[in-house]
Amino acid sequence: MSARRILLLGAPGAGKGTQAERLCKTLGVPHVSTGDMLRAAVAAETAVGKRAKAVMEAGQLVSDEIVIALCEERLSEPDARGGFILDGFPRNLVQAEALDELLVALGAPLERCLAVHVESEELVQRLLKRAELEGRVDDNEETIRVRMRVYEAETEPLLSYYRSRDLLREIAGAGSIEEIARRIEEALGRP
Ligand code: B4P
Repeated sequence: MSARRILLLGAPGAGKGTQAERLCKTLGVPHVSTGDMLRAAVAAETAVGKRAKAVMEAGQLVSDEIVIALCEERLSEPDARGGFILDGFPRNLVQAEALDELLVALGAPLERCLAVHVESEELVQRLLKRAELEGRVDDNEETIRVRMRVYEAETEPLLSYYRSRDLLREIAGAGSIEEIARRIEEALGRP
C-alpha cells in the first residue's frame, strides 16, 4: 500500500469511521474525522460546539467555515505530515476545494479517495443498531433519512470531482467489516 493521504467517502453508516480506524492502525497515520471533532466540541461545550449542536442533531451540515477551520488546524499538526485518513470531510464542493488549496499549501496533495457504497435500507438498519448500542442523538430514523438526503444532494457530487482527478476507487461496502477492510487494502494496492 503506497498511498498515505487518503479520503474515505460514503453515506452515513457506510462504514467510513469503522474502516478509517482500522486503516489508521495499519498505516500508522492519524484519523481525521470532523464528526468526532465536532462531537468532542459539543461535549466540551466550546464556542464551536455550541454553534454545531443543534445543526448536528437535525442531521444537517455544520457551516463550511467551522469545519474547514477545524480540518486546517488538524492537518497542520506535525503528526499529519506523514499522512492521514480523512473521514467525513469534505462533505461538499466548497469543502473539497478548500481541502485542495490547503493540501497544495502543505505540499501534500491527496493520493486516494475511497468511496464506500452501501444500499440505503442497510444503512438505516446499521445506524438504528448503533443507536441501541451508543445512543448517538442523530441516530434516529427521521434524522438518519435527513442525513441521507443531505449526503445525496451535497456529498455525492464529490464522486465525480475525485473521479475526474483519477483519485477515486469504489468499494462495495456490504459484507463483514473484515471483508470490506480487505477490499480497501486491495484498492490501495492497485496503481
Ligand atoms: P459523522 O461522524 O461523519 O457521521 P456518519 O456520516 O454517520 O458516519 P460514521 O463514520 O459515524 O459512521 P460509519 O459509517 O463508520 O458526522 C456526523 C454529523 O457531524 C453530520 O451529520 C454533520 O452534522 C456533522 N459533520 C461532520 N463532518 C462535517 C463536515 N465536513 N461538514 C459539515 N458537517 C459535518 O458506521 C456506522 C455504523 O455502521 C457503525 O455503528 C458501525 O459499527 C456499523 N458498520 C460499519 N461497517 C459495517 C459493516 N460492514 N457491517 C455492519 N455494520 C457496519
